[in-house]
Amino acid sequence: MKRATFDLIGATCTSCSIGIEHMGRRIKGVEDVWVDRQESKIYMDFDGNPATVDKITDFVKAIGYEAQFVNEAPAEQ
Ligand SMILES: [Cu+2]
Repeated sequence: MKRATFDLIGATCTSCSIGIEHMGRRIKGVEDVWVDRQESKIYMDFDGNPATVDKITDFVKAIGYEAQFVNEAPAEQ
């Protein structure tokens, strides 16, 4: 499993964050996704498939925000 980090642009309130977390977890290949509002980051544990990264960025765009991929690394177990 890998952990990806994204810069989150445009979503600053709690309901945005909850929406991203709740809906993001339903995307195939996503193990977990959570938002750090202080740092404006999205963290995602996923299957390591680049298509899953695209799915999250597309999903965030579809609900009106922007997620810019920063990096990915092996997820801590
Ligand atoms: Cu909001």
